[in-house]
Amino acid sequence: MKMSLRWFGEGHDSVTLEQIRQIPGVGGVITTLYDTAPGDEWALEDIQKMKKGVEASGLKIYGMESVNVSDEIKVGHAKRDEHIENYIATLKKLSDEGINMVCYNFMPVFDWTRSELAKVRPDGSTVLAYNQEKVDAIHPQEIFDHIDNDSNGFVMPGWEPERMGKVEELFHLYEDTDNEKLFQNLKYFLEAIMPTCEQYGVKMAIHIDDPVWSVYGLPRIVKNKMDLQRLVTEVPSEYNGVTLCTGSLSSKPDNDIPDIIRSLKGRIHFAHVRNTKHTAPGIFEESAHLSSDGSLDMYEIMKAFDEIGFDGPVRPDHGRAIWGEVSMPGYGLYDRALGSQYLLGLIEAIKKTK
Ligand code: DNO
Repeated sequence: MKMSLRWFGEGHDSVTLEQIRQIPGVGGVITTLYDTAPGDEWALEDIQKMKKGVEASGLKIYGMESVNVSDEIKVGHAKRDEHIENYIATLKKLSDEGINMVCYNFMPVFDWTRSELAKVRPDGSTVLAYNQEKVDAIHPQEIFDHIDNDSNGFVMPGWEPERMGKVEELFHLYEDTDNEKLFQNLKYFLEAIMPTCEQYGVKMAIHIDDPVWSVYGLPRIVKNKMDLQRLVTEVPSEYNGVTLCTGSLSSKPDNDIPDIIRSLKGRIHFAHVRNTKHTAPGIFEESAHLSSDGSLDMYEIMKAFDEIGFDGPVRPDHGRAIWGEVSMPGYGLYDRALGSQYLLGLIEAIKKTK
């Protein structure tokens, strides 16, 4: 496994590449080009500039998170083929620059959803949290406003201001799209890009829905073992793979994460590893990575990754805000650095006790 940290790029992140470089065992970053709209083709010069900056600090780009898929592709709009052509052109350029893993999601309207970005835990740290009752009690537009107000001045991925202005329009766009239609649109997209992925060696890694149930009645198709098996079976190319996000899967405790990992041997191309603490169905908060701080057994999870021979990039996912750090919620340096060391410790112990 290649340990990495997510980095949003110069001007979009409170954490610097120099800081990341000093975390033992972290050899690369997962990044993106923030100023590109889903559906547009990425400019080669921008990719090269990003790559040059990262490599100058002694790190590598292990993958892109995300190359976002447009709503037009997700709903099967008349413009989808044009957007898919642009997506393919972007994949080719990334591969030419040696970037061969792309994370994306197929969630409608919202990317991940949380009701709070700074819930205070008993130790005084703050974390992202979800409470279904709170979400049900507010209009989707208010969630956008909430996230905008509480994000410490950073633009949260998936909650870009240009989307905030058109919540009603976006909901309207998805009116006729149910789970099956969304799945067929995902399949159409994947079948269109797979020949390029195979030719250029680009591994696609779909992110798990977060949380893994329908929010505001919108369709959801990447929620559990059954959905994942259908996805990898119906588009069997090994380049059609998964971002195994333990935190997202854990939003529903009946998702047996080690079992899901084992069932996806060869098809996990990227791992997001974090822990969550459950209080009741539909209510959870993010915790420190350590097993005893949350509800997941991180040892069993890392063991499952090891067993299937997963050797792709892994990143400690969201961290708590600790030690007075002010950053994009979930993406400070301190707790993610702690998380990376804990996960590397588990990996070393698992390998040495085999
Ligand atoms: C949240 C992230 C997601 C993820 C996208 C992938 O922190 O895990 O925003 O990057 O869903 O497209």
